Amino acid sequence: MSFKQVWSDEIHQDSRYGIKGEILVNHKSKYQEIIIIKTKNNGNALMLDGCWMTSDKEEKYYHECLVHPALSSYEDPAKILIIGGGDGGTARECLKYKKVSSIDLVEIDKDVIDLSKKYLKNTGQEAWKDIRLKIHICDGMEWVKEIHNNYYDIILVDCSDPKEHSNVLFSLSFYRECKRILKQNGIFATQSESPEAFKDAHLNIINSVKKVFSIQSTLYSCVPIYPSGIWSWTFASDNKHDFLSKKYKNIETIEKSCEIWNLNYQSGGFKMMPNKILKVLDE
Ligand code: SPD
Repeated sequence: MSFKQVWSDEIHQDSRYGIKGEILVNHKSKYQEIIIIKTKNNGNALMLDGCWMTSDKEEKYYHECLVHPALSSYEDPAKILIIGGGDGGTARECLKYKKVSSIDLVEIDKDVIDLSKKYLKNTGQEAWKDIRLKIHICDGMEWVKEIHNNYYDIILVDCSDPKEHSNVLFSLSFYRECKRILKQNGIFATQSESPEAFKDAHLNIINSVKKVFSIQSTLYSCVPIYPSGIWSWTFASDNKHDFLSKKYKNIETIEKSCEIWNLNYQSGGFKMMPNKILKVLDE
Protein backbone atom coordinates (compact mmCIF):
# COMPACT_ATOMS: atom_id res chain seq x y z
CA MET A 1 0.00 0.00 0.00
CA SER A 2 1.45 3.42 -0.88
CA PHE A 3 0.83 6.41 1.35
CA LYS A 4 0.55 10.03 0.41
CA GLN A 5 3.89 11.84 0.30
CA VAL A 6 3.60 15.47 1.39
CA TRP A 7 6.08 18.26 2.07
CA SER A 8 6.60 19.24 5.72
CA ASP A 9 8.40 22.55 6.03
CA GLU A 10 10.03 24.49 8.82
CA ILE A 11 9.47 28.10 7.81
CA HIS A 12 12.10 30.43 9.17
CA GLN A 13 12.69 34.04 8.12
CA ASP A 14 10.92 33.60 4.80
CA SER A 15 12.84 30.43 3.90
CA ARG A 16 11.45 26.92 3.87
CA TYR A 17 13.37 23.87 5.09
CA GLY A 18 11.34 20.95 3.84
CA ILE A 19 11.33 17.19 3.65
CA LYS A 20 8.88 15.07 1.67
CA GLY A 21 7.35 12.09 3.39
CA GLU A 22 4.37 10.25 4.72
CA ILE A 23 2.83 11.66 7.92
CA LEU A 24 2.98 8.99 10.64
CA VAL A 25 2.00 11.20 13.58
CA ASN A 26 0.20 14.52 13.75
CA HIS A 27 -0.58 15.04 17.41
CA LYS A 28 -1.24 17.96 19.71
CA SER A 29 0.23 17.30 23.15
CA LYS A 30 -0.30 19.42 26.25
CA TYR A 31 2.75 21.47 25.20
CA GLN A 32 3.17 21.37 21.44
CA GLU A 33 2.30 20.03 18.03
CA ILE A 34 4.23 16.82 17.33
CA ILE A 35 4.70 15.65 13.74
CA ILE A 36 6.64 12.56 12.72
CA ILE A 37 7.12 11.72 9.06
CA LYS A 38 8.56 8.75 7.23
CA THR A 39 10.86 9.78 4.40
CA LYS A 40 12.69 8.03 1.62
CA ASN A 41 16.13 9.58 2.22
CA ASN A 42 16.16 10.81 5.83
CA GLY A 43 14.45 7.93 7.63
CA ASN A 44 11.86 9.10 10.16
CA ALA A 45 11.94 12.77 11.18
CA LEU A 46 10.48 14.64 14.14
CA MET A 47 9.10 18.18 14.06
CA LEU A 48 7.89 20.09 17.15
CA ASP A 49 5.75 23.20 16.73
CA GLY A 50 6.89 23.55 13.12
CA CYS A 51 10.64 23.17 13.84
CA TRP A 52 12.75 20.17 12.86
CA MET A 53 14.23 18.42 15.88
CA THR A 54 15.81 15.34 14.40
CA SER A 55 15.83 12.80 11.62
CA ASP A 56 17.24 9.28 11.54
CA LYS A 57 19.79 10.30 8.94
CA GLU A 58 21.06 13.47 10.59
CA GLU A 59 20.60 13.04 14.32
CA LYS A 60 24.21 12.02 14.87
CA TYR A 61 25.50 15.40 13.70
CA TYR A 62 23.61 16.89 16.61
CA HIS A 63 23.77 14.33 19.43
CA GLU A 64 27.42 13.36 19.03
CA CYS A 65 28.47 17.04 19.08
CA LEU A 66 26.48 17.76 22.24
CA VAL A 67 27.73 14.76 24.21
CA HIS A 68 31.30 13.83 23.32
CA PRO A 69 33.20 17.10 23.79
CA ALA A 70 31.92 17.08 27.38
CA LEU A 71 32.29 13.42 28.28
CA SER A 72 35.55 12.71 26.44
CA SER A 73 37.32 15.56 28.25
CA TYR A 74 36.18 14.37 31.70
CA GLU A 75 37.88 11.59 33.59
CA ASP A 76 34.97 10.13 35.47
CA PRO A 77 31.58 11.12 34.02
CA ALA A 78 29.41 9.27 36.54
CA LYS A 79 26.28 11.32 37.16
CA ILE A 80 24.68 12.96 34.15
CA LEU A 81 21.66 15.23 33.83
CA ILE A 82 19.95 15.67 30.47
CA ILE A 83 17.39 18.45 30.22
CA GLY A 84 15.06 17.74 27.29
CA GLY A 85 16.35 15.05 24.97
CA GLY A 86 13.01 13.23 24.75
CA ASP A 87 13.99 11.44 21.52
CA GLY A 88 16.69 9.50 23.42
CA GLY A 89 19.67 10.35 21.16
CA THR A 90 21.63 12.26 23.79
CA ALA A 91 21.12 9.50 26.37
CA ARG A 92 22.21 6.86 23.84
CA GLU A 93 25.52 8.64 23.26
CA CYS A 94 26.16 9.09 27.03
CA LEU A 95 25.49 5.44 27.72
CA LYS A 96 28.46 4.47 25.54
CA TYR A 97 30.66 5.53 28.49
CA LYS A 98 31.07 2.68 30.97
CA LYS A 99 31.82 5.13 33.78
CA VAL A 100 28.36 6.69 33.49
CA SER A 101 26.47 5.29 36.47
CA SER A 102 23.21 7.24 36.22
CA ILE A 103 21.44 9.57 33.84
CA ASP A 104 18.47 11.68 34.89
CA LEU A 105 16.59 12.57 31.71
CA VAL A 106 14.18 15.39 32.49
CA GLU A 107 11.66 15.95 29.70
CA ILE A 108 8.56 18.10 30.06
CA ASP A 109 6.51 16.34 27.37
CA LYS A 110 5.83 12.64 27.96
CA ASP A 111 4.25 12.35 24.51
CA VAL A 112 7.60 13.17 22.86
CA ILE A 113 9.21 10.24 24.69
CA ASP A 114 6.35 7.82 23.97
CA LEU A 115 6.20 8.71 20.27
CA SER A 116 10.00 8.66 19.90
CA LYS A 117 10.15 5.18 21.44
CA LYS A 118 7.63 4.02 18.87
CA TYR A 119 8.63 5.90 15.71
CA LEU A 120 12.28 6.95 16.20
CA LYS A 121 13.70 3.60 17.24
CA ASN A 122 17.05 4.33 15.54
CA THR A 123 17.58 7.34 17.77
CA GLY A 124 16.95 6.01 21.27
CA GLN A 125 17.92 2.45 20.30
CA GLU A 126 18.64 0.37 23.42
CA ALA A 127 19.00 3.42 25.68
CA TRP A 128 15.41 3.16 26.88
CA LYS A 129 16.11 -0.31 28.31
CA ASP A 130 19.33 0.66 30.12
CA ILE A 131 18.82 0.63 33.89
CA ARG A 132 21.20 3.58 34.27
CA LEU A 133 18.66 5.82 32.50
CA LYS A 134 15.94 7.32 34.67
CA ILE A 135 13.14 9.28 33.03
CA HIS A 136 11.46 12.19 34.83
CA ILE A 137 8.50 13.97 33.26
CA CYS A 138 9.06 17.40 34.69
CA ASP A 139 9.90 21.00 33.86
CA GLY A 140 13.70 21.41 33.64
CA MET A 141 13.86 24.51 35.81
CA GLU A 142 11.71 22.88 38.51
CA TRP A 143 14.02 19.87 38.49
CA VAL A 144 17.28 21.76 38.88
CA LYS A 145 15.87 23.89 41.71
CA GLU A 146 15.23 20.73 43.75
CA ILE A 147 18.73 19.22 43.41
CA HIS A 148 21.33 19.73 46.12
CA ASN A 149 24.67 21.49 45.49
CA ASN A 150 27.56 19.78 43.65
CA TYR A 151 25.53 16.75 42.55
CA TYR A 152 26.12 16.16 38.82
CA ASP A 153 29.33 15.64 36.86
CA ILE A 154 27.81 16.77 33.60
CA ILE A 155 24.66 18.65 32.55
CA LEU A 156 23.54 18.51 28.92
CA VAL A 157 20.76 20.79 27.72
CA ASP A 158 19.08 19.28 24.66
CA CYS A 159 16.14 21.63 24.25
CA SER A 160 14.07 23.21 21.47
CA ASP A 161 14.64 26.74 20.20
CA PRO A 162 13.84 29.47 22.75
CA LYS A 163 10.10 30.08 22.95
CA GLU A 164 7.28 29.76 25.50
CA HIS A 165 8.05 26.76 27.72
CA SER A 166 11.72 26.45 26.63
CA ASN A 167 12.65 30.13 27.20
CA VAL A 168 13.57 29.49 30.81
CA LEU A 169 16.27 27.00 29.72
CA PHE A 170 18.18 29.92 28.18
CA SER A 171 17.94 32.18 31.22
CA LEU A 172 20.68 33.36 33.58
CA SER A 173 18.75 31.95 36.52
CA PHE A 174 18.67 28.48 34.92
CA TYR A 175 22.40 28.61 34.17
CA ARG A 176 23.08 29.67 37.78
CA GLU A 177 21.08 26.72 39.11
CA CYS A 178 23.02 24.39 36.79
CA LYS A 179 26.32 25.76 38.07
CA ARG A 180 25.15 25.27 41.67
CA ILE A 181 24.24 21.61 41.17
CA LEU A 182 27.38 20.75 39.19
CA LYS A 183 30.43 19.36 40.96
CA GLN A 184 33.28 21.83 41.23
CA ASN A 185 34.99 20.53 38.09
CA GLY A 186 31.70 19.60 36.38
CA ILE A 187 30.77 20.49 32.81
CA PHE A 188 27.74 22.28 31.48
CA ALA A 189 26.79 21.91 27.80
CA THR A 190 23.90 23.33 25.84
CA GLN A 191 22.81 23.38 22.24
CA SER A 192 23.39 27.03 21.35
CA GLU A 193 21.43 27.60 18.14
CA SER A 194 22.71 28.80 14.77
CA PRO A 195 25.10 31.75 14.33
CA GLU A 196 23.33 32.36 11.02
CA ALA A 197 19.63 31.56 11.34
CA PHE A 198 19.27 32.36 15.06
CA LYS A 199 22.11 34.86 15.50
CA ASP A 200 20.53 36.84 18.36
CA ALA A 201 19.63 33.73 20.35
CA HIS A 202 23.12 32.35 19.69
CA LEU A 203 24.80 35.52 20.99
CA ASN A 204 22.50 35.67 24.01
CA ILE A 205 23.36 32.10 24.98
CA ILE A 206 27.12 32.66 24.70
CA ASN A 207 26.95 35.94 26.61
CA SER A 208 24.76 34.48 29.36
CA VAL A 209 26.88 31.35 29.78
CA LYS A 210 29.96 33.62 30.00
CA LYS A 211 28.35 35.59 32.82
CA VAL A 212 27.82 32.46 34.90
CA PHE A 213 30.79 30.16 34.22
CA SER A 214 34.46 31.10 34.21
CA ILE A 215 35.42 28.93 31.21
CA GLN A 216 33.37 28.54 28.05
CA SER A 217 33.91 27.46 24.49
CA THR A 218 31.61 27.04 21.47
CA LEU A 219 31.79 24.24 18.94
CA TYR A 220 30.40 24.76 15.41
CA SER A 221 29.31 22.08 13.03
CA CYS A 222 26.30 21.39 10.86
CA VAL A 223 22.90 19.81 11.20
CA PRO A 224 21.74 19.79 7.58
CA ILE A 225 18.03 19.67 8.42
CA TYR A 226 18.08 22.83 10.59
CA PRO A 227 17.61 26.37 9.22
CA SER A 228 20.86 27.47 7.50
CA GLY A 229 22.51 24.13 8.35
CA ILE A 230 25.19 25.60 10.61
CA TRP A 231 24.68 24.85 14.31
CA SER A 232 26.52 25.27 17.61
CA TRP A 233 26.97 23.77 21.07
CA THR A 234 28.43 25.70 24.00
CA PHE A 235 30.44 24.04 26.77
CA ALA A 236 31.30 25.60 30.12
CA SER A 237 32.92 24.89 33.44
CA ASP A 238 33.85 26.76 36.56
CA ASN A 239 37.15 25.03 36.80
CA LYS A 240 40.09 25.27 34.47
CA HIS A 241 39.05 22.91 31.71
CA ASP A 242 40.29 22.04 28.26
CA PHE A 243 37.45 20.66 26.16
CA LEU A 244 40.00 19.40 23.64
CA SER A 245 41.81 17.26 26.19
CA LYS A 246 41.37 13.52 26.02
CA LYS A 247 40.72 12.64 29.66
CA TYR A 248 38.39 9.67 29.40
CA LYS A 249 40.23 6.38 29.06
CA ASN A 250 39.37 4.30 26.00
CA ILE A 251 38.14 7.31 24.08
CA GLU A 252 39.31 5.53 20.90
CA THR A 253 36.47 3.01 21.36
CA ILE A 254 33.95 5.83 21.63
CA GLU A 255 35.44 7.53 18.56
CA LYS A 256 35.09 4.34 16.54
CA SER A 257 31.44 4.04 17.52
CA CYS A 258 30.57 7.51 16.18
CA GLU A 259 29.34 8.40 12.73
CA ILE A 260 30.39 12.07 12.77
CA TRP A 261 32.35 13.07 15.86
CA ASN A 262 36.02 12.37 16.49
CA LEU A 263 38.75 14.30 18.28
CA ASN A 264 40.01 15.97 15.07
CA TYR A 265 36.50 16.94 14.04
CA GLN A 266 35.84 18.67 17.35
CA SER A 267 39.22 20.36 17.36
CA GLY A 268 38.29 22.02 14.04
CA GLY A 269 34.78 22.80 15.29
CA PHE A 270 36.03 24.62 18.38
CA LYS A 271 38.03 26.95 16.10
CA MET A 272 35.18 27.76 13.73
CA MET A 273 33.57 30.76 15.38
CA PRO A 274 32.56 33.00 12.46
CA ASN A 275 34.17 36.43 12.43
CA LYS A 276 30.79 38.17 12.57
CA ILE A 277 30.12 36.47 15.90
CA LEU A 278 33.68 37.01 17.21
CA LYS A 279 33.49 40.73 16.41
CA VAL A 280 30.21 41.24 18.25
CA LEU A 281 31.37 39.25 21.28
CA ASP A 282 34.58 41.29 21.45
CA GLU A 283 32.72 44.62 21.52
N1 SPD B 1 16.09 24.24 15.68
C1 SPD B 1 16.10 23.00 16.36
C2 SPD B 1 16.81 23.01 17.65
C3 SPD B 1 16.53 21.74 18.32
C4 SPD B 1 17.54 21.30 19.25
N2 SPD B 1 17.15 20.09 19.92
C5 SPD B 1 16.97 18.96 19.09
C6 SPD B 1 16.57 17.77 19.85
C7 SPD B 1 17.35 16.58 19.43
N3 SPD B 1 17.49 15.68 20.50
